[in-house]
Amino acid sequence: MVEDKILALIKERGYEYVSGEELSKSLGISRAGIWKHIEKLRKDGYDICASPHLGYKLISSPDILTSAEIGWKLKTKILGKTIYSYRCTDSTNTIAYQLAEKGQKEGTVIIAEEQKCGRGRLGRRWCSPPGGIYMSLILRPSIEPQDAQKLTLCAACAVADAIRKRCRLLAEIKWPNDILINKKKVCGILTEMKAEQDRIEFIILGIGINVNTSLKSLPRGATSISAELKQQTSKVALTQNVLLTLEYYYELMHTHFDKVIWEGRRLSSTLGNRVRVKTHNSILEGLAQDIDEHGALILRLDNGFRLHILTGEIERCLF
Ligand code: BT5
Repeated sequence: MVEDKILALIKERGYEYVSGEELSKSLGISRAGIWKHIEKLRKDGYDICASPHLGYKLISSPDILTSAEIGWKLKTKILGKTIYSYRCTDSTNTIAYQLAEKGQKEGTVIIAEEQKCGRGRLGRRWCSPPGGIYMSLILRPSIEPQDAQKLTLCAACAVADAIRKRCRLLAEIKWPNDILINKKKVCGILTEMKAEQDRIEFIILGIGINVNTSLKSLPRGATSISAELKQQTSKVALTQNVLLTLEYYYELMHTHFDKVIWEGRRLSSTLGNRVRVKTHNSILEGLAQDIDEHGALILRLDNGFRLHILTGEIERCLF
């Protein structure tokens, strides 16, 4: 897009002006054309100073989840090298799945400011009002289908880590796919997969984070980063941070998954507690003891048996 190219050129220059003539020559469009695109950028929230003699200078950028903003100085190698961004869409996971089926490459990010039909697990709804980050990644990991749960752990570690470092809030992983702050849900992760018997074709990793989201528009038991911090936080910077941290865990998953497990233990609010786990066909109670080499929860029952549970709903027992 021409606007993205203009932005790249004026961002590159920092606090100096770029002349209209230079922009016009670099992009092969008239100076009047450049002006029209600058006006469009201003409407999108960019504060651009225009001087008849000096040209254009960027004063500030809006906190919008566009490819130009997220991609600017993003230091990842694979994740987010291609970004599809939407103001509002049905579900980023649905778009990602369709693109992956058409062969879209690994690391592609689909991101939205708002979703109309955000999805949770088992057909549940993910409430996606403005203020949050709703993104899905296309991944093609070289792991067995039964190890897909490893990806959920990587994503959970990445989000919890990024929130801790960027926002200085004690984010914790509630196994398998929730991130909590002060026991309230701030993020949910949805991992969907297309696989043959022994080979994963792709995994769609969907991440929803309540960032500058008003509590009024969220369900009970949810929180947002701004509600906890009592101030707004940059969605663009947090997205970049999550992508960079996720890439770190994703690479680690292929070579040293034991290290991801260590991080999972460190960031967990589940392990060491007595829990009730609802799986698709039973409800079990016991001690959440550890995470195994597939990313499954090890539950120690009262009779001493250890069960390895790949996915389920956790509830903490108070006695
Ligand atoms: C999840 O499901 O937590 C996975 C959520 C994944 C959302 C992302 S956003 C980007 C991508 N595109 C999508 O369409 N989805 C993914 P689950 O564990 O089933 O939890 C769902 C439950 O969380 C709901 O039944 C509510 O109780 C609660 N919930 C819904 N919206 C919430 C929100 N915004 N914040 C906190 N809790 C919420």
